[in-house]
Amino acid sequence: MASEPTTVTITGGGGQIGYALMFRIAAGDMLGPDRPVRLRLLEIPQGMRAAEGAALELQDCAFPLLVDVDVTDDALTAFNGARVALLVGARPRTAGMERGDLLAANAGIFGPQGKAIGAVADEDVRVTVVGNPANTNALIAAASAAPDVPADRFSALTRLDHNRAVGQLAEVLQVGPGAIADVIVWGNHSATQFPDVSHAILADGMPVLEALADRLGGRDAATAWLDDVFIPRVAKRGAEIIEVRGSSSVASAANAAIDHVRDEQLGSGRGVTSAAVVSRGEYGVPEGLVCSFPVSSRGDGHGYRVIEGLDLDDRAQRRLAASVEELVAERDAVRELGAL
Ligand code: NAX
Repeated sequence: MASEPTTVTITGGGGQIGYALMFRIAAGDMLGPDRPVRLRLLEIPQGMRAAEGAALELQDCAFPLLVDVDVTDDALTAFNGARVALLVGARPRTAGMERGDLLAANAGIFGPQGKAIGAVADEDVRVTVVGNPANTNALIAAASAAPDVPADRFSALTRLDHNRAVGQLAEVLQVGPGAIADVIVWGNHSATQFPDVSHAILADGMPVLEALADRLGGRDAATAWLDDVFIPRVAKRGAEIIEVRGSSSVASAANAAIDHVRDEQLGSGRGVTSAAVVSRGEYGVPEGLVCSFPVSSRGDGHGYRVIEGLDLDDRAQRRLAASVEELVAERDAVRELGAL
């Protein structure tokens, strides 16, 4: 067992996703069975009791990898020495709230947290933003952590969308999710996202598009299913879960966040996965936007790299452009608020 514990900070530690995350992290699901962890839970004063209660439960699990748990409402304490930070706590949209109000409220959270990360986190910190609007919150946090932390240490979660896409394909193709590789989610973690199967393959090497055509009665039927059923269902899956379950996605979101950080830290293996990372202009996405791309990680400490050179047909380019347009509008709105 490595002797030095890794400090993992979770914001919103008193909330639902925070609760689902911490037990799995403490069990070694995120950083592996050899890395002891120290958990730091950041909350606002109203959320402290819930986070403290969760910390009592963590103690009761007696996880061998869990060195200790701190609960705090002070960002500088929470991020001190953090090597992995999961920014989950965010201001939800409430009735009557305009988009601009939502962006402003979250800028007021992610700006100061980015600043605190820049001031006290480990120099190799990796930050994953889960709280919505995740891409733009990551942009704000990265801008606020500069110049102490390079922007490419920040990413936002689109792995849940990716996993949802794989789950839908597995169902229609009647294969296990593990048999499907190279699905890509492009763009914003919002209804404009583009789950793309044009590069996806099955374990036997068969393109997913061909398998869909076989299953659904031809290429046109497969395209119609993708446009009319698959893409909207993946993009609106969060709303479907709320409708059926009566509550938002929690365990699946925590699971995706663990997949995201585990692959970033330990390597993503063969093929591609999806994560929203800071654009360097890949695929024509304006530099600096936090956009979901096809990515991979070698687990060598350099984090996710965008996989370049994939073909996008006209239809795919239009979908990516629409999502990027939304990201640009969000960036411009927070710029106007002075948050960038
Ligand atoms: P909850 O409302 O259960 O928990 C949020 C917690 O954050 C609360 O305990 C609250 O007190 C705390 N909090 C608020 N402001 C804070 C601050 N400034 N510092 C520290 N803590 C703060 O929400 P939950 O269901 O856990 O969802 C958390 C976020 O994840 C939401 O923004 C949600 O929209 C987002 N999601 C993102 C997903 C993604 O794929 N990127 C999917 C799932 C989820 O919808």
